[in-house]
Amino acid sequence: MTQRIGNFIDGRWREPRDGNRFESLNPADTRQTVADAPLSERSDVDDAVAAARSAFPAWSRLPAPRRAELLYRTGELLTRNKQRLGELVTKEMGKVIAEGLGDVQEAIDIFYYMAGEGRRLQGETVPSELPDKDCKSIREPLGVVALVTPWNFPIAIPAWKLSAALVCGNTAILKPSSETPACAAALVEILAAAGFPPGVVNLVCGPGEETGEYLLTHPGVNAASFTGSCAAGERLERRMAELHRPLALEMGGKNAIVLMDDADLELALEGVLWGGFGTSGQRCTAASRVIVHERIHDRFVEILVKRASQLRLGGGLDPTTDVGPLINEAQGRKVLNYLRIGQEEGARLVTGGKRTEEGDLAHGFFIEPTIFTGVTPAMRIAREEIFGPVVSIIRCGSFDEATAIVNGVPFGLSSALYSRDVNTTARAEREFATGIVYINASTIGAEVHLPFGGWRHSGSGHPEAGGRGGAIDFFSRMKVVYRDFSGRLQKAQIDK
Ligand code: UN1
Repeated sequence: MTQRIGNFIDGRWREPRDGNRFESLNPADTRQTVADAPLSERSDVDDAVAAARSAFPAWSRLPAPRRAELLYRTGELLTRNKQRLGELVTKEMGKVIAEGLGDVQEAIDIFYYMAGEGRRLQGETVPSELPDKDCKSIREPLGVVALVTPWNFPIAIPAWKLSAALVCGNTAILKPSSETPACAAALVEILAAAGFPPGVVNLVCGPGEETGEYLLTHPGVNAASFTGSCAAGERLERRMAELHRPLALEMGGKNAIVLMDDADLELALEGVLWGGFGTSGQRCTAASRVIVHERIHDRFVEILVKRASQLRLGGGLDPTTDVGPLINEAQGRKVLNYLRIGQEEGARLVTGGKRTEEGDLAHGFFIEPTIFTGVTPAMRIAREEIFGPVVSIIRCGSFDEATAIVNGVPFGLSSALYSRDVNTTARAEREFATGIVYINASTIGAEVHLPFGGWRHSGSGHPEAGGRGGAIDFFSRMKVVYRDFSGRLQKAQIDK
């Protein structure tokens, strides 16, 4: 049954002023409409910004541990609703149910974790160089923050951003991907039930290029956080620089797994299957390049191809499904285009390589888990983000060569090394130039209490999640207070 959702502005569910709506579909079966959502106009965004502005003074002055209690309550309500929300993620986004539940678990984890941050939010107290004077730094919120989120983690990523923004004392407006408005509405419904005051959390739905950009660049917004495509992210970077507005960006990846000749091949095999084909390759952290030492190359390709060709495509609610659909036709076509490009560039397609339209699968965009061998680092399929179930195998002769390939792309989100040699693992840790490095584990599966962020073109250097050093640093700003109780003019740097 189609769920009719509204915008959430100033504590109330509202129809868009112009009455326009759009639908989100079940990617596994596009005959099914999941939600009917508001196509917001500028005036709806204006209303949300006004609500967030008027809620800000009281919310930002509420002691952080009190704000944190509402985050904790959100964690509890998410836990209670985990199954229902996980199924909604699978229905609206397509990932298999175990991952749909994982998406919700990530939101639970971050709300509990950020609730703890409410009792930290540390600054520093340090001695002054002058007598009878003290100095401290304190964290203050930025104001109204605009959060624009993607469809691939439709509960977890909004939760990363909202939890950190709210505990720091900001008020927020969430604009979710138009592929997944029902997931965002379900999360906001839980925040409302947890007791966040009206205007503290707002939701506006609508297309990214209109509603999203209008919101992010709105004069009433103080900071922006965006996760999505590189093209949109880079355009925003320029706009935000003109507006002098803080922007946290998470964009693409071209993550690599390196297998040295002393790797545990069975372990690496599981890691490559999980990183390459989990979420149908639609994670920023997906393992789309596998760099294999020449001594184990043929043996590894053989076992990998065998297992990849056995993966079952299907709807995500079916517990026997390994790989779900692509989010929509446009993404599916983009992936198919890369499959053509890879072959034209001279890579060898060893398994998969086409869309499946057997039986019920004809109503979604399902692409077979695909592996290319004979890929060279210069090929487009080895450099550009595909965001589908496609793995490119690149042969290497040494650790140094592998490292150069890992680091030789514009992206720098995640990387992984499989080796049993402690020295090699230490070198990977130091030399892989990515925001996240995994040793003997796949490129996916970041935990919420550590910063999540890409280097170079993968991000803006303001990581998501984590506490200090992570999202707390972006969603708060430092104020330094010097208090002089000497009763006389004291001059720093001059009086000795
Ligand atoms: C993303 O792909 O955008 O580490 C986020 C992971 C997840 C988050 C991925 N915890 O793969």
